Amino acid sequence: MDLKTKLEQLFEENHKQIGRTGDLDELNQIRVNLLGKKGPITEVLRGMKDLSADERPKVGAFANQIKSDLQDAIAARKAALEQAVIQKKLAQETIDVTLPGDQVIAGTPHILAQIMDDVETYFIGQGYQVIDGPEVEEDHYNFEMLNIPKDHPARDMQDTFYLDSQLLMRSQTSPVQARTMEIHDFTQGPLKMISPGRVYRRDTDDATHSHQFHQIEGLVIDKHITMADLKGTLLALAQHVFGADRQIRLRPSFFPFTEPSVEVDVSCFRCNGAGCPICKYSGWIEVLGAGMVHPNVLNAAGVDADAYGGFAFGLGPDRFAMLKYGIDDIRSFYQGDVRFLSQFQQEG
Ligand code: 2U9
Repeated sequence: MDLKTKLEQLFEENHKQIGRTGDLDELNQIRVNLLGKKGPITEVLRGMKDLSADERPKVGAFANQIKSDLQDAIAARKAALEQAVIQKKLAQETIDVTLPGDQVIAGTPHILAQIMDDVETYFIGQGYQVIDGPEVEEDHYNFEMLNIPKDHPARDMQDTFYLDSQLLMRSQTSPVQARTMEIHDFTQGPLKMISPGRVYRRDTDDATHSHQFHQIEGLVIDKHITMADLKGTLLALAQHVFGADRQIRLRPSFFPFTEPSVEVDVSCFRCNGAGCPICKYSGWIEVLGAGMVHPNVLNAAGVDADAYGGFAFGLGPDRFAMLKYGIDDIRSFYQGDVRFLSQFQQEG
């Protein structure tokens, strides 16, 4: 077979094979075998030395043309295969923008956190400081400084979680006020503070009792503070929390740390005083305890009770939430049941 025919045959066979291959690796292998130093084209070119001087340039030109055509065919096939790979990948990664999106389930602060945030923000607006304190507290700050004598029932092992003879889980947030009064510099101005937080009592949990719950207590100490200041403060708070039409009434009570002490009722936010099951047909709902700070408490904190006086109050966010939303079991706040908690989506 002459060289030209051989070249034509080479072209035919390989051109077909290049067109048939669907794999880039295989195509590369064809290229190496065909055009490499030990490949058939090189072998043909080597055989040209036996040709006549007349034929050699013609066959040489033909061989180069065949080689170039095969190279072009390989390059074209390579581009087509690469394009196919890209197309396949694009098809796999196609995003159907008409599909419905995944539902985003937005959380919401715990209902107690919402109530506490609201009361805190309200008092910050009235110029109060919000002060935190330890939940593991000394007997001295939890009881002694608050005029709660050694024989008071609250100090009974039955009522308070003692950790040792001096340390306990605070049963109220008042020790935060006691600590703050001790360090406050009254020559620089009055003390106006609230102390929100968790408190602990040795109660058996039931629908209306929890061994841990929350309090927000307030304290204002200055010269010339009167019970009228207390009453105005509590009326404004009650109207902020329970509605602008609310009224309050004070009833005499007793707390060791205040004298006089009062219990505070708010006019019923459901029936506006007419009588309904919420207010047990009395028109009033008890929401707070308060009073004028006892001189013994001022003196214990090193504040001159002859020159300074003040008022204090305490409220239970758990009770506020139960009243506001008609919740009848305090344990609901602490069980972490999302079906219960998700009902209280934060407004705004
Ligand atoms: C200092 C002086 C006085 C805080 C007060 C109350 C009245 C009160 C209860 C309401 C419901 C607690 O959440 S509750 O269980 N609190 O009735 N608390 S006066 O008086 C203080 C506190 C600190 C130094």
